[in-house]
Amino acid sequence: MAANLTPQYLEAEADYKKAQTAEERLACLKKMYSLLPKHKASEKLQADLKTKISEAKDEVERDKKHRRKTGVSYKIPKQGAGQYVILGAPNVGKSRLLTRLTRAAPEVAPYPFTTHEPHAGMMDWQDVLVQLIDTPPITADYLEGYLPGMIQSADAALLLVDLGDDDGPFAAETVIERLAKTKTNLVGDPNTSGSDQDRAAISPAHPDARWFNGSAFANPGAGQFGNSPRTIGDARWQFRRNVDLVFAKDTRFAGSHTGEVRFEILNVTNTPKFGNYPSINAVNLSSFGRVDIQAGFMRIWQLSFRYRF
Ligand SMILES: Nc1nc2c(ncn2[C@@H]2O[C@H](COP(=O)(O)OP(=O)(O)OP(=O)(O)O)[C@@H](O)[C@H]2O)c(=O)[nH]1
Ligand SMILES: [Mg+2]
Repeated sequence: MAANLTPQYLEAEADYKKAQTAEERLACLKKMYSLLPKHKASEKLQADLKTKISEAKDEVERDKKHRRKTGVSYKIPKQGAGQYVILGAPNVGKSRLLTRLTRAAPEVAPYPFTTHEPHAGMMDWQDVLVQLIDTPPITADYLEGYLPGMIQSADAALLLVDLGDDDGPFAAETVIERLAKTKTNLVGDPNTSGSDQDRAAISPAHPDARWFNGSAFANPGAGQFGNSPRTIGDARWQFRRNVDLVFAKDTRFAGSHTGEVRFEILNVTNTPKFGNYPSINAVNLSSFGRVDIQAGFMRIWQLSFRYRF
C-alpha cells in the first residue's frame, strides 16, 4: 500500500536529511509527522517517525546536559547553488585550493595542521556561485568532532589527494577509513546486566562477558553515517571507587629540620577499575564491547620518610 506522501512532506524530509543539529532534526521530524497522511498505509511510517522523534528528543536533552565545556562546533549556513566541503590529509593543499578558487584567505603554510577551523568561500562557476569550505586535516588519530555532521549536511565532499607525495594515496585512504569509523547505527540497548565484575571478561569464570552489548550497534554501510549519538548517556558505566588511607607523623628535629614518616595504602579496598585496549575495540571486531584489562592498580602499601631542612 502506498502512503501517498505529499510534496510538502517530501520537502520536510529533505530538510531533515540536511539538518546539522539534534534540535533541527527534531523540528523537521515533527513537521514530517504533522504532514504525514494518517491512514492504514502510513501506519509503519507513523510509528517510525514517533520513534525517531523520541530519539531526537533524547538527543537534544543529552546535548543540553552534556554540552561540552571545551571544543567547538561550527555551523556554516549554506549559500549559493551548493555547499562543498574540501577534505583531506594534512598539507595536501586544501587551503591553497580555496584561496585559488574563491576570495577567502585561510592560512596556507608548508607545514601540516595549519588549519584549525573551517573557512568558507564562494566560487564562481559558470553563472552560479558555489560555496566551498576548507576544513582542518583528518588523520587516523585526528578528526574534528563537528566534521562528520558538516559533511553529512553538505551537498558533496571533495577529497584532495597530494599525488606529488608517494604517501598521498595512503593518506587519502586513511581519511576515508577514519570517516567510516565515526558513527554507527544504534539498533538496540547497549546495556548488559550484572555487577561490574560480571560484565568484565577478566575472570576465568566468564571469559566472554561483554561490558556492553556489541549487537546494539550496526554498521551503517559504506559511505553512510550512522545515527547513534556521540555519547550514550544512559549506557552503564563503572562507578569508580577509590579510597586511599594515609597516616603521617611529623617530628621536629633541631631548628627548622623536620622529619615526616608516612604510611600510605592506596586503593585500600582493592577495588578494580576496568579498561580495554581502544585499538581492539572497533565496532566491526568480535571483541567489541569487551573489557578485559585492569585500568587502575591493585592495593599499594608504601612507607616513606621525608626529611625537610
Ligand atoms: N607544488 C604545489 N604546492 C602546493 C599545491 N597546493 C598547495 N601547495 C603547497 O603545499 C603546502 C600546504 O598547503 P595548504 O593549502 O596549507 O595545505 P592544507 O591541506 O590546507 O594543510 P593543513 O591545513 O595543514 O591540513 C603549502 O606550502 C602550499 O603552498 C600545489 O598544487 N602544488
Ligand atoms: Mg589548511
